[in-house]
Amino acid sequence: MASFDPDRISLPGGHYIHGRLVQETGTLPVSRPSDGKVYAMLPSADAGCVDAAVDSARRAFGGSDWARRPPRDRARAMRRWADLIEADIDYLAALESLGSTRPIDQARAWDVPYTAEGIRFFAEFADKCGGEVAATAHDHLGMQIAEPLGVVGAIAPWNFPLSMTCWKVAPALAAGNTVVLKPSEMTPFSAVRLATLAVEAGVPPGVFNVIQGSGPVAGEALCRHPGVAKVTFTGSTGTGRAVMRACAETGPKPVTLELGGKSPQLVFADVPDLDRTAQTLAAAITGNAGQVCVAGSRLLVERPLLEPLVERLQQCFATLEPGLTWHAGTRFSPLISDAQARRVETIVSRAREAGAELLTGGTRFDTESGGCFYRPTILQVGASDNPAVREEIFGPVLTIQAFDDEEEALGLAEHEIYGLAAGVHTADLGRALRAVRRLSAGTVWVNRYGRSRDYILPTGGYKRSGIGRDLGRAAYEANLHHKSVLVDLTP
Ligand code: TXE
Repeated sequence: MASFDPDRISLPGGHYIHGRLVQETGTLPVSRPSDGKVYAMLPSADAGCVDAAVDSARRAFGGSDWARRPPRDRARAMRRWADLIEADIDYLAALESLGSTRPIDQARAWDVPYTAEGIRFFAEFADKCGGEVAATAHDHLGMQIAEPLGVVGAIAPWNFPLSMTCWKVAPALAAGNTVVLKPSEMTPFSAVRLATLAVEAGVPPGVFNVIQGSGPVAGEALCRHPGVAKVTFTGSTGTGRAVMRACAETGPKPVTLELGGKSPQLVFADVPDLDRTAQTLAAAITGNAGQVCVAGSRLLVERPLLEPLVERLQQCFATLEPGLTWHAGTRFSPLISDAQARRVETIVSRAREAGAELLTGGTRFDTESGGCFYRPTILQVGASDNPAVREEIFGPVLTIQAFDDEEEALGLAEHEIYGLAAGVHTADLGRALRAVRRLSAGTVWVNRYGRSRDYILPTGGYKRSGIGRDLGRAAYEANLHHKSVLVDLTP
């Protein structure tokens, strides 16, 4: 399927609890970012609904065989689930791109297959990480047995609804936990479809539940629920703080937090192919219209490259035209909402008042569609305390600062608040590895930028960009606790 008609997609509305869709009258309007049209009214889970979902997950944890079945059987159900997701690509990709910022081509080429394969990746851990035997005295046997935590509360953002659901839910389920997920109220539907397919694949009802609603009501109630053993969250640093507070006050219970970023890209004058580097840098800030936690939003350039690089970036940006997410061929995404567009505009205008020079962009595209499309923008900035350098913008806005040597570049790269990712572009291996050592970032990409399908590499933040890791073995192990056992073997 290529383009599709957004008015003809049926919505799996409501919550999904214990293997059943729960339809309720909706009060939260849900809009399509491409044209701003309200296309659904979403129910908002109150305390009773959150109770019902957590109770379903608790019953499934204790009463179904999910946590106790042979781990290869758990993995097999997850692999079947991944197969069903791939077979459902027409519907799932349309559902994803209808209400989010993900163009249909990208939803088909990336989000859906990435989600299915991510589920398979985590399923493979199920029978491989059971604990370990400890080095105790010879007349004793010591073990650490890995056990699931119970009910995991998961809260996902709107920028990549399917993949973020996968990051949160797949490791929790593979480890034998059950889950209550709250997707973003702005992109609520594809997660419900995923949960429905899980049950079709043989995952017992109640193992994966979805509740809908606003963050401060439904999300907060989920974090505070005494039946929730752990919370995993992706979103803004401010909301991450609220999640942690709620978990501390009602637990404490463990949290995994993947939060904001302001990731630097260091470009040295020895890069062998400036055209290619420029394309990488442009994609790193315009992909999903910059609404990516690891967006490469701070460009640090060795001074002789400043002009030629800006020129090439402008050429790349000029090829991007706004498009409806349901049209095949759309490459440039809308911003998620008018509120997000106003946030971008406000930071850009404060940045200019503080001395940033606008080199390109700086306004919305003039479109008929009713969606909010912001032009790819470059701000040349002198001082690092400029708002566009300090604050996460979450739009296609790149700041650019020139440096004269490696030491200055590394100094500029250091951010007061964030440390999610960084990029280094150079032909000098020694310099690249020196930078890798010095950069405060959970991920460093060298001579490339952005995610691959290497699920084995964990992702997460230094500083206030987060606590714990998604992806990799680390994400799986964060869904287990270990019981120490010591057996006296003396006759
Ligand atoms: O995020 P929130 P918003 C950043 C980005 C963006 C800004 C605001 O800078 O401009 O955050 O976006 C739920 N208790 N990122 O307001 O609030 C909420 O319902 C529990 C970075 O959308 O962090 C949603 O499901 N949950 C980011 C989720 O938290 C609460 C991705 C994320 O919402 C809650 C998205 C509460 N009190 C935005 N309040 C990334 N790191 O990728 C809200 N939520």
